[in-house]
Amino acid sequence: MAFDNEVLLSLYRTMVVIRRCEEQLARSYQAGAITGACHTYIGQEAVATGVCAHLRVDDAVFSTHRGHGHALAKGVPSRELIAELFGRTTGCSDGRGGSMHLFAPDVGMMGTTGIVGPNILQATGAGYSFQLLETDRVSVAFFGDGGVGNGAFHEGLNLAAIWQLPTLFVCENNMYATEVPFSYAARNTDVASRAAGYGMPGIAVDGNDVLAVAEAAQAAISRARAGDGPTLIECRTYRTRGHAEGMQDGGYRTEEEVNDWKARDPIKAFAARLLERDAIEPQALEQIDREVAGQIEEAVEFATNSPWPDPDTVTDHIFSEGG
Ligand SMILES: Cc1ncc(C[n+]2csc(CCOP(=O)(O)OP(=O)(O)O)c2C)c(N)n1
Ligand SMILES: [Mg+2]
Repeated sequence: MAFDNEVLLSLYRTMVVIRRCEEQLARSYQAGAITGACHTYIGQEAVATGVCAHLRVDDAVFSTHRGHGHALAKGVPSRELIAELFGRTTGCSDGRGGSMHLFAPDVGMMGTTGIVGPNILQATGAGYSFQLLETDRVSVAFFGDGGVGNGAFHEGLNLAAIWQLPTLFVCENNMYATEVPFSYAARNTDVASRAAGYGMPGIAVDGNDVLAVAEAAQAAISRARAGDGPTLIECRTYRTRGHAEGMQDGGYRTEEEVNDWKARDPIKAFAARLLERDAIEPQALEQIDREVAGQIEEAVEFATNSPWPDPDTVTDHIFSEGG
């Protein structure tokens, strides 16, 4: 597939924004600036980046507990993500949600969630509403290998298939659900093959290859917009940090395995491919690296200097105040 240089550099930038943001959030967590949960997306950046590259602002993304990358790739500014995890009023959920309640409907980010599975159904429901409204909007559910064994997977995919809903089911198979290997949780670990059971196309791609993800997503999104129904995309990838910040990361996977996957870093691999193209100079990537570093530094300063919610407003948005 031919992506022009501008698109290629924007894919690179998005992945770098996610990586630097996550590294910063990990440091901020260790420094005590984040009190809620924080599951980083380090190692999986190519998935959110490749899928969201083809989405419009009015398309809807439903994400998971590991959702910072999805939020950033869908258009939530890094300063609003960081401020949210810092619990400040300038966060995308006014500082009331934290990492697992990131909402920004204005850019189609319809939420991260701490409950594994139901976002598959929410995306299916959004697909149904887009179909009823006769729009060409699409919905996307991102979920992990852990979501595949949840009943919502079966219900969502079945409904989307019989009604030919404009929905993408994007499984980020990083081989573990917390500390449980997918090979223990499923006899058939080939997630893409399950699509056949629902009568929809299923494709497995290297989830560390942003172009492979982007290509699969582009085809699936075009099909969905044209009214030709849903697609299951399995992105095979790996998280190179622990399940969540503050958790130890040993005993269930080997250091060797982690190092093997670190060597397949999606950002370094993409940078190497870009530099093979004559038209892209190392300076172009260095400039993006510098700009993103500055952006993240500014975002932390913005979050740190932002106000906390007023304690008197603690019950706002919880109880209906309607008559
Ligand atoms: C319904 C439900 N069951 C269990 C949990 C506890 N839990 C939180 S994250 C997680 C693992 C999820 O693994 P996966 O879906 O593969 O995503 P990953 O963490 O690998 O990105 C589990 C079991 C939960 N949050 N919700
Ligand atoms: Mg997983």
